[in-house]
Amino acid sequence: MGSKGQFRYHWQSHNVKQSGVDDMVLLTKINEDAIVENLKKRYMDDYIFTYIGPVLISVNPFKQMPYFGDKEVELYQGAAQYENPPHIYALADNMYRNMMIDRENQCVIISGESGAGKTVAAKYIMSYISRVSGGGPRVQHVKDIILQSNPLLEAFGNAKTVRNNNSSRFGKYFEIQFSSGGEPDGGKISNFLLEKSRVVMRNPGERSFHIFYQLIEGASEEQKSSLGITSLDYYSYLNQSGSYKVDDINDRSDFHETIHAMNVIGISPEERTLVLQIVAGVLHMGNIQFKEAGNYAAVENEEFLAFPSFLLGIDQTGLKEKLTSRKMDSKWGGKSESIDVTLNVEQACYTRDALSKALHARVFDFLVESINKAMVKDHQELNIGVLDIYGFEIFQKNGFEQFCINFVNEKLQQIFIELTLKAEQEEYVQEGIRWTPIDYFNNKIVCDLIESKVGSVTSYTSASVGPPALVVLSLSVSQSLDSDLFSSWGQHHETGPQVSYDADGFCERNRDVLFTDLIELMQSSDIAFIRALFPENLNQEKKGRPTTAGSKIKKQANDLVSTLMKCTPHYIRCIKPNETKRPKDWEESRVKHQVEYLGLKENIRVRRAGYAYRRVFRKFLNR
Ligand code: AOV
Ligand code: MG
Repeated sequence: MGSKGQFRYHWQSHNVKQSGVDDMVLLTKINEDAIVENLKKRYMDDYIFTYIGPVLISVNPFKQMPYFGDKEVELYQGAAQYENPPHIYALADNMYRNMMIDRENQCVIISGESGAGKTVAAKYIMSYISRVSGGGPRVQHVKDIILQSNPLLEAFGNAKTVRNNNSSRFGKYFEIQFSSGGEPDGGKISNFLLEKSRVVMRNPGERSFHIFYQLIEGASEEQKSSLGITSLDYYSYLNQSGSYKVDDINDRSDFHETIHAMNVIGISPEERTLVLQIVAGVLHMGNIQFKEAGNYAAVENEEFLAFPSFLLGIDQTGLKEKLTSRKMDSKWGGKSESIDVTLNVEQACYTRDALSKALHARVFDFLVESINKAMVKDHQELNIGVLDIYGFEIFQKNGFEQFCINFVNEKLQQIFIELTLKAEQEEYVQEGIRWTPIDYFNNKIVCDLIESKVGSVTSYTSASVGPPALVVLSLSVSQSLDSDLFSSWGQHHETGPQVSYDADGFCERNRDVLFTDLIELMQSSDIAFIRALFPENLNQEKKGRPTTAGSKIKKQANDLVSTLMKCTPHYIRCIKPNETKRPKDWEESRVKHQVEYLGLKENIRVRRAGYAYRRVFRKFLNR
């Protein structure tokens, strides 16, 4: 259909021999080794894409491939899937055409572990759609915003981790909205739980969010003097993890890109200055240190209070007081009154860090909101959603953040299983077609377990070793956990990694409340922009228990699932071939492991046993 033969360009023609099979449904033997072998053959011949039916497998090449130019955009536009070598453009094109023809919303779920190439894939999809869809100046403006939102949110929400130099530390669902004629004329981003603890601490060798380094490297002399910017190692929040520079990142030029992106999105020069002022304010905040004075904390060097209070527009004495004491409600003789209690050094540091984290997270939310405002559209027609979340990760030390990140990944794996393995098989049975059931591991049990627990993490006291990662199942359990729930896990064999979570700080981070004192302090700022970041109404009687970070992510994950379930889903499964981040480096066991837990073998089996093409009668008839 719609083939444009005259534009055909064979980028594979330099290579006469076939590099494995394009679609692994065609493999002669279906086992993990054969899958790995096929992917390897193709990878070594520079083919990073392979299909399993409609599912796209993408192996991170760690180098720029030559087949993402205008020629390929032409080539894949309107072409049928098997006319050309597998490509992400084919998937993007298919989504776009499906949306137009079936008048149905589409979504693409991009999964894979940290550093596997999800964010890069998401950007290819967005740029392909922007290139093939038409539109006048207003549409062009929306396209610019869509594309510029990436560098902006990456500046404030991505960071170098051990796994990935540009690791997304937030999840995002980007809905590109279209007119009925197929022009992208609006959009909406939903973001998930930013790993804000990174502002104040992180693993050795990792960095905080890019923006902090960008500002220091890229600020003009004038900005430097007004913001008190010196060198990277001057800031306690940056010098603690001993990593400042990243090989393939130029913080200075990225800074200018960030500023440009703010312009495109319509953030005013005044607001932009204030955003940077807060970024600098957070850095300075981290330099406030405390000493023991009797049993209490006192600010070690009061000079360090000057910059943060100046940049945030708050009173210096007020800042000092709020960092070293806290208002507590006490009940005395039936009467409730509030008293000031002094904090010890540990509590003072915690309070300072809580304020810094809140400031960064609220600036991030402000940016997301600004982008959304710039793309807002009053009536919904059609849309394509692109889901790019933080990938599954295991570090030496895994905290509450990993717990949440891995939970969201389990949920996505669940969707994949539900829709491609479970529903697919059930349909054959329902339709009375002879079918030999194909066994697979359903991680629903993992999701259920975490969900039953995630809202109430506060009840974990001793170290909880636990919720397994995609398909994982052997674990040791601390007594404080529900042994009934865990006992059923033992029946599963161990096929995936085991993650140990460090319970230290779990409860604090889950509780995630910003003390009233700090909110009051920020509401006293003489900068309206900063006051607006803290809109809480403190006079309102507090009702019920505050929501925890855990229950928030649980709700977000479930809302996401229901959004996705309303769209026609597409899948990209990203694979990370090595830990060295080098091209052509293939670590067999790592790949095999991913092939296993992504369930590719089962995916091929189900696909192969079933019909290659199906369409419901109504759509078939319409077409
Ligand atoms: P991720 O999104 O899956 O990790 P990225 O998309 O950030 O991973 O990819 C990591 C790095 O791998 C990129 O910065 C590129 O250097 C390289 N890379 C990935 N895909 C390609 C490609 N198609 N072509 C060239 N280089 C690529 V995380 O956000 O950490 O879960 O949380
Ligand atoms: Mg990413």
